Amino acid sequence: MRAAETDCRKHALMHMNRAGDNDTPDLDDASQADVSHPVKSCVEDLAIFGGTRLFTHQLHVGRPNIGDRGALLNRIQDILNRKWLTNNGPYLQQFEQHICELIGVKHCVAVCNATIGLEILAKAMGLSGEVIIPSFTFAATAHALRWLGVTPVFCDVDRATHNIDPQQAEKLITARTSGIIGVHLWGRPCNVDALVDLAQRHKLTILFDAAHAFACSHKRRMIGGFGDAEIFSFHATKFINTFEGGAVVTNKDELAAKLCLMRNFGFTGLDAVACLGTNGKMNEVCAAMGLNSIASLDTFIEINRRHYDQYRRQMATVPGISLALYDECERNNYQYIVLEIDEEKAGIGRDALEKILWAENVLARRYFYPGCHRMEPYRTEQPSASAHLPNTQWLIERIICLPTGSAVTSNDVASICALVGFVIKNAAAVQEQLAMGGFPASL
Ligand code: T4K
Repeated sequence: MRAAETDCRKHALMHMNRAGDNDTPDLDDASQADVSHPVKSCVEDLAIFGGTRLFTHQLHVGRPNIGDRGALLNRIQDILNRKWLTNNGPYLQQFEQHICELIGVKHCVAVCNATIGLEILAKAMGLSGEVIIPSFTFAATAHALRWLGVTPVFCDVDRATHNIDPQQAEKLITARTSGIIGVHLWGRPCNVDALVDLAQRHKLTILFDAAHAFACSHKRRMIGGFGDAEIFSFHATKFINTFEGGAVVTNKDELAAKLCLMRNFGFTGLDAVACLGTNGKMNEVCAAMGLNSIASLDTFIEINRRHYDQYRRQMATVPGISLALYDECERNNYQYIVLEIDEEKAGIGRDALEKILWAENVLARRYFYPGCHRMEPYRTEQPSASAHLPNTQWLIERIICLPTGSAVTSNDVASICALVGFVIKNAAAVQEQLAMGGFPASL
């Protein structure tokens, strides 16, 4: 969705000092935001052709946010003193409570990671046969199903929103279909209403993989309360992290009770097991990190937003580049900076640009290349899936994600934008050099 600028946008840039990579980072002074950097004076200066790297250190797409290190260490001391390390400890309960309040949902079942959370959820909902999911997602969405012996049926996405296409999803429903999982890719909500309606009409389970969408809203309601249940990821690379972790959120009492049992081997008492279960528990240190992250949530979002705004401004005039926009009428976490490269207009393709960026220590990512349908075991099991996934195929050749988060400064963003601008401005000469020398084998 290319969201238009609206009056809803209330953006207050905070003027704070810069801090190190490891502690709660403050925001750069706004005046530095669009500093024009002398990046390269000629094509030969590009690191891919032997020039000096633009950055001496590697810039990752999703370097972890740490938050208040002192507060975290105090909590860890507390855990050690109490000698209660896992199994529904006090920090876990606080963390779950905080999420329920933030999201406005009845139940939160925190788990050791979102993938296991998806597996437990799929099992608890009794998913079987086939489940429709987008192919344009992280492998975990498909793997969690296939791990349980359920076949993921890959659906195409909308080119503008990057999210699952409900019309095609309906065409993929068969007698074996038991559910649909929508993914809120990049934190931008998928077409929730159409998917819920579709699921209701066909009596299917409807779940949402909200791994990217913590603290985001849809139609002014927080993501987490839609469908039968939704799942968040708190992996280290997510803007709110618990080192590793995730949570299933739902308004359904019975489902929540089942999920709690299933994440703890099905135990209902010391010697009593009521159902099949696994070990999906989140430990106390992870929960403490989660509480720490949530305490800095506004700061982290502000940093992401500030980078997003800067990328948007500075990339606006670069031909062939479009930034995936967030709907300013909603709450967003702005944790992904997603560019679409139009090779014809940019004069250079996404893959060549990626290699040029990596040579400069900008570790841009081709999320979610090559699409789940082209990964094993699906490539072998469903060899003709590509035929009905034209938009997925189109997007996976064009998308690249750029560094953001608290480990990146506005000067870094300015340099990355200037670098991309330089490469595209000199695309013909860059292509010529590439054709002469090819890429160094190390890249
Ligand atoms: N559904 C969706 C739609 C998802 O995107 C994901 C996960 C899931 C489900 C499953 O959630 P979890 O089971 O993971 O909770 C990352 C994450 O590993 C993965 O969680 C995430 N999606 C995906 C979008 O991104 P990669 O391929 O980027 O690689 P990774 O994790 O090695 O790290 C990315 C960069 O961050 C690295 O280049 C280095 C840096 N890094 C990483 C770690 C772990 C650090 O600086 N520090 C760190 O501790 O997968």
